Amino acid sequence: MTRYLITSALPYINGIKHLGNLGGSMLPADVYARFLRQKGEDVLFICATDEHGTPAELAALEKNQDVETFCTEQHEIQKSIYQRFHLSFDHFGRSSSSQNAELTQHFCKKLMENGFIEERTIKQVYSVDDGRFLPDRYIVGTCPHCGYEAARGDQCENCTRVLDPTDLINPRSAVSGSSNLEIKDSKHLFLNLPAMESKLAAFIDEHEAEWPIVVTSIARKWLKEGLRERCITRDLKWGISVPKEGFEGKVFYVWFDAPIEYIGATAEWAEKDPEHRDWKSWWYDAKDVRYTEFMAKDNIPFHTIMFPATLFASGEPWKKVDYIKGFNWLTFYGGKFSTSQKRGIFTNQALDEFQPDFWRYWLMANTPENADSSFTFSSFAATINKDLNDVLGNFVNRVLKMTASKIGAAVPAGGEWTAVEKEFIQTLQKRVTDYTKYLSEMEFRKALTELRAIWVEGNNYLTAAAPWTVIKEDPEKAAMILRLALNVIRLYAVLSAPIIPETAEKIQKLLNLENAGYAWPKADLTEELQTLKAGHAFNVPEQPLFQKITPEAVTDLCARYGGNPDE
Ligand code: B3M
Ligand code: ZN
Repeated sequence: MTRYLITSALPYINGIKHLGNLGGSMLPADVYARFLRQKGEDVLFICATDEHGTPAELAALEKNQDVETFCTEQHEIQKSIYQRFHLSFDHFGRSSSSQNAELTQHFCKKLMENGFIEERTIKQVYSVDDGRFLPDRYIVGTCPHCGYEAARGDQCENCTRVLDPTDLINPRSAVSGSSNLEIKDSKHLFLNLPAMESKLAAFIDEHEAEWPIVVTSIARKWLKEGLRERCITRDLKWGISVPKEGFEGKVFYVWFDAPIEYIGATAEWAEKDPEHRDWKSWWYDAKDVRYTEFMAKDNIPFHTIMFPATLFASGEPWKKVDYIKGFNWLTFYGGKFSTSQKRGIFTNQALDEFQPDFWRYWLMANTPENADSSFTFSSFAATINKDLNDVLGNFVNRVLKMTASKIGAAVPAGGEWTAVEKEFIQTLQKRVTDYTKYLSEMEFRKALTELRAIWVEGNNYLTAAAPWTVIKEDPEKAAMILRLALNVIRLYAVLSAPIIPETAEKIQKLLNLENAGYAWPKADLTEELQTLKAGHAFNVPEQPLFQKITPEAVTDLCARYGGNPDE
């Protein structure tokens, strides 16, 4: 039996994430994990906050907090937001954990032993007034090419030229603005990526046919440009200390320890429950594990090159990724989500506006799988009103209310299925087979199109079978139609559960099935659609399953979050 290991890229700790971060890794990973669990698979779904690096230090500074307190607080804030979105992590860890420190140091030692680490002295900018070394991007000055006055030491945002901090005219610290800067020598460790080039190329070759193009094309581009030695240490206080003499006061580069936290978080998971004692079996010599990673495209180089390089260079049988599901960008009205410019909607704000399933549904239906996709409030409202209200919600409300008012609040007996019912079930069966296939392949857009079509089939059947008319002449037949429709509602709860779990639960409660679970339907739906037997009581919904989003609400949302109601 295959076991499924799933990780989502680790959200960075410096602040609450926007919808794009949710939709481009954590949410699709959750949908996949939920689907596999419903199929009865053994799944481990891991995520964590990525807590090291300069941006975390600076965000803490801005809040007048020490960085540890800041990270602890921000971790809890992010964690509770993801819980409210029903992200079903088996563990949501922290890259600042002792487990990650131990593993990161272990990898470094192995890499040194195996000759993949080189020590070099480099020139670093030290800010006397800040009392710290400054990473390139925290040195600002005038661009020598275009004269832009706020160019960063790594790149000019205005003319996009790549820069060196020493190129800048009037360089100063982005932290304090001080121009009292010194260039100092500093010793660092470099990972010898060129030495692993052929191994990494073979690794990409092996997966070329299977992985999404956005993933392999980015990996190929890196390989083609030629790999360079990568500095894996930094002159910072906050981070994992480097286990080597002469490196006191230095820490690992955040991108070195962040992917290792996938393993670290699994070790943390083991601490929660003695039953997880065998956590390492998921990662070490794990031949029965299929490992899938979810991430947005900017993270791909680190997961196709850097992290595999670390694992290969250790010489130990650590699990390498089997499948990478990479995503393009979700934009906000075609542009970037931006905290500073107050453009876009953040995960906490999203939850304050609407129930999580509205967001989950829209994000999965419009996932930037093969190209970027753009969020607009009008598109959001249209999708929610049409698919969730008019199609799914309408079917559930209509069937429950009609049955209750015409027959009573229990599944009626009624006669045998006719050719019409058999044909409807055939159609559903074909669509459910496709839906299942798309979810297995993580083809989310296709999966959502299919799920919507499955809901539409229910409405079409009901309209054609017209139990409200039939009941006048043939109450037996009307009862049979409604019995089937009630079973279809149950099927919808199961099929929808990976995408809109809160709604699935509401439906199951209406059907008095709250502890029935969501076992994935078998290929033959005949039995599945006879689960609810005559006499099984249900509850009449007090209010519709969903509420529509009005045009006035769209205008109001646009005013508050930025956006154009006409787009
Ligand atoms: N934290 C993503 C980012 O901040 C980064 C992912 C790490 S995955 C190991 O852009
Ligand atoms: Zn410039």
